[in-house]
Amino acid sequence: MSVFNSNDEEQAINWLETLKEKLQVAQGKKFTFLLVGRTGVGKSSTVNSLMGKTIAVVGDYEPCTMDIKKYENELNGINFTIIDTPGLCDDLEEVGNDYKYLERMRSDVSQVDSMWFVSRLDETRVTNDEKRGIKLISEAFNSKIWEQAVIIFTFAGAKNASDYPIALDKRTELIRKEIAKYTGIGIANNVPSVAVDNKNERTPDGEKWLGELYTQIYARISAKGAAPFLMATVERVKRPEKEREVIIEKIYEPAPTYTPIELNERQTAVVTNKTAEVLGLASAGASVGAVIGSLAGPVGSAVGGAIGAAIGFFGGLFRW
Ligand SMILES: Nc1nc2c(ncn2[C@@H]2O[C@H](COP(=O)(O)OP(=O)(O)OP(=O)(O)O)[C@@H](O)[C@H]2O)c(=O)[nH]1
Ligand SMILES: [Mg+2]
Repeated sequence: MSVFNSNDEEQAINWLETLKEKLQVAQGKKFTFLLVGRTGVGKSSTVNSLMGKTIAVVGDYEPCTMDIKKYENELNGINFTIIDTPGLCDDLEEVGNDYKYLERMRSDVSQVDSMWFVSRLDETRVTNDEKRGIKLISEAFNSKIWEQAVIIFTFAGAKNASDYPIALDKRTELIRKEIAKYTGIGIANNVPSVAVDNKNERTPDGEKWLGELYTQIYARISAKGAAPFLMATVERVKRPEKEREVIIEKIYEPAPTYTPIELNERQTAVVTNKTAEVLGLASAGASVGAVIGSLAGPVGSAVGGAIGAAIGFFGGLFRW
């Protein structure tokens, strides 16, 4: 460690100490996902893919009434809640209960950090039930909830490589148009979309989709939910190979049963900027940044747990 200028080293240690304190505060917080979409579109499967394990989102309910289901979960010491909305986007016999549903939604759901509007990519239009779901969500909450939203298209593998980009654009446009009825086009056109296939590692364009799903969700998650979400998942996140430092690789090599979340350069930049923003981290100059980069691994491993992993990951981004 003596190879560094001692003043740089002191600043780096302070920076990492601040990061640790902010993460400790965030560890006591939780985050909430709200799932919206028709029965069988792959909501539960997508949660499992993102979180890397089977998460409680499967109930024995019959989708014959509109309901709100809350599932409490824990990952890496972080508590989080998945709120499922069975029936909300389904064409049910028994309609007309929208008012009661809205009331329940408003009283039962106090916080949403990330909202997922899930639809199959191989459908061609926005169905009436989806339209109703979009309307009810917009009415139950402030239309600002769409600022935390991501449109997730599942079953991407059902499209062939040439139809895929057109389908993705077209379906995104149609859903945004529907959202815009309640939010105006400003908010609606900013809702990102991402295509996934829970039975395939890659989308038809040949890209691995998990890193993009992670990045979009993280980019949109509320400021309050971001750090807990990062800590719950960071052990699976991998930056581009050539940037990784040997020391971090050794300490944080995830267990082989994990599906890694591989980020490319652009996705890494999005994750870095969002983290700096939500944690209010000051940017460090190049020489201090270099020390942060090399100390993050050892400091993170000394701290251990979800906080240590987040320090190792995030501190390790400062290497230039
Ligand atoms: N090929 C393919 N199958 C999928 C995909 N996502 C989910 N499935 C399958 O579709 C079925 C329904 O998936 P779920 O994840 O249970 O869907 P859901 O939206 O949670 O359904 P409900 O909770 O019943 O409303 C399961 O058999 C999944 O294995 C996908 O992206 N591609
Ligand atoms: Mg489900």
